[in-house]
Amino acid sequence: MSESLLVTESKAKKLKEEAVHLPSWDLTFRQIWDLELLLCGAFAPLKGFLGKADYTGVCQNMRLQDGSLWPMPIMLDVTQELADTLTAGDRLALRHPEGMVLAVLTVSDVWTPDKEAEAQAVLGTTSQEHPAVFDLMQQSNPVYVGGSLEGVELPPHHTFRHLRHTPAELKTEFKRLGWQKVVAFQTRNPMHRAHVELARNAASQIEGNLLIHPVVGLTNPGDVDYFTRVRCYEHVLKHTPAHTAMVSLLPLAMRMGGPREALWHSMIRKNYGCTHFIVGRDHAGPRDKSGEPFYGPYDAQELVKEHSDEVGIVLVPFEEVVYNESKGEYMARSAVPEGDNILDLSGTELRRRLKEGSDIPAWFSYPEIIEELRMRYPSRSRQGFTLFLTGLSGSGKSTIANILMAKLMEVGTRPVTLLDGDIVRKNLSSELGFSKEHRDLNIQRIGFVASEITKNRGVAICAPIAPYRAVRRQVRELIDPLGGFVEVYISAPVEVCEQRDRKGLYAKARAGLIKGFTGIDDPYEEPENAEIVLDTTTMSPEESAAQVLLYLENEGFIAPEA
Ligand code: PPS
Repeated sequence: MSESLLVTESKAKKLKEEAVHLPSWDLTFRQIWDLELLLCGAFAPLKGFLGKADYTGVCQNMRLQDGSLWPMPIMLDVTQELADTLTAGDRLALRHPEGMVLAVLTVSDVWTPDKEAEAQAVLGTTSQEHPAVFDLMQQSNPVYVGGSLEGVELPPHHTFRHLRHTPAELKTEFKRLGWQKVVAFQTRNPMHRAHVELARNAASQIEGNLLIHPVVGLTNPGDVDYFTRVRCYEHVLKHTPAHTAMVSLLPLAMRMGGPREALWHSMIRKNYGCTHFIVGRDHAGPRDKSGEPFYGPYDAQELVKEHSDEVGIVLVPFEEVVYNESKGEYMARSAVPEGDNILDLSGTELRRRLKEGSDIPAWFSYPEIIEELRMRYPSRSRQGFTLFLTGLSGSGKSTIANILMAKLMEVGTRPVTLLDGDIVRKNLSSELGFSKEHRDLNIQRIGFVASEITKNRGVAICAPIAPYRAVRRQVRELIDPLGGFVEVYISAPVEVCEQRDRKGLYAKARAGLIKGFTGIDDPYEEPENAEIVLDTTTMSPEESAAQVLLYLENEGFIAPEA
């Protein structure tokens, strides 16, 4: 039986006509991924975005109101403005950002959640170093709207269409292939030899077939983009025996929620027709700034195992697989005989080697995959980067930014764009004021432009005040995967900036002629993780710029041969 929430074609036509007269919500990126999996039945038994009672049950004990298991809140978060117009029984058109109606929601509840309590219950932490906590606290909207869905159409995809299947399509495909036992391998990384070894072992252990089921929705910030990854998975298929494995893309927005996430993943795989599910070490487990994991390495396996009968999918637990150099083969770490030599290459080391263009050994990965990664991660001297200068008005940002622009143009290897605070406010953000909302929007715009420049291998020098930490982090996460991101804190105490007062703005702020002036009656949150801190009370602008150039050279962004 299909669990799809999509209506018939004629009903869809009627819903589109009805939607013309309904209030509308433009779905956020996360919501589009969630909606797709709701509509296609991958989130069965859910029939829509969670209502309040289901939400409370899911947070507290992973149960919906009717007692069925569900570990992850799937929420439609909206603005207060829209929420104020909605009550139970109303109908709301849910639109793709390009304008198409994807579904109509019949509202059951509208409420303001306690997000901190949600984070603690679901993710086991309120630390905003956890990506999903950060998203929940800083990026998602304040009010939840629950209700059932009638699906008009699935969000469109233009990439890798030959690798996309709904649960019903995948089940049909398994039948067509005669696959009775199928073990799913969840991944958000390119697959190297250890992963392939692990997945193939799992398939042969159950005497079944392998589904490589990578997530191509949202994954952990900083992960390899899915275009590159999917090309890698296609290469991997050539290294598995013919007709034994396939790849299908899963448009899921991950929460990196460790054990609950793993259980959720197993339920999704069951809905796609898999009989077995591999859970290895640290499944969907993020780390904090100091590299400490948020969850125990095998917590996820335990939770999946506890519920596997109820879910109806068999857990295939796997411990870490390592390369035994003495034997010339991969094996479980615990199976390595004493005295044998283990070879290991951490993610950090791999990134370092890619960055420097140095050797990546054949025991670690397949040549085609290494080539894909080298294409995606050219050495730093060929990448674009953003210099993001932040600091109080009068701290010296613009002067240093201008010197840097001149020097980098002299180097001449990349086009350079200066996005100075004052200048941006005359064009890109000319209609914005200085409320927190407008300042954040201003920085998001600067971040967007800088991300495009960085992606296209240029240099963006940004020099806004950017007083808020959270939006600076958003910009970092946007740009990081596309090239270099270097945060430079231009540090000078407000008293010194006030004394300099080149534009006379501090005097005006003191006289009450400008309200909400940063450092006087508006906050500035100092950076905690800036790559460079420049104290402009002790260094001249030229010395400060020289420090930045040295950093760029040390990190390989400007190199002699570039
Ligand atoms: S923000 O907070 O990042 O959006 O600010 P930014 O776009 O960099 O704009 C800062 C410039 O605008 C002038 N200005 C003010 N700054 C701070 N607070 C208030 N209320 C304000 N009103 C006007 C000021 O000249 C800033 O330029 P810089 O180069 O920082 O001195």
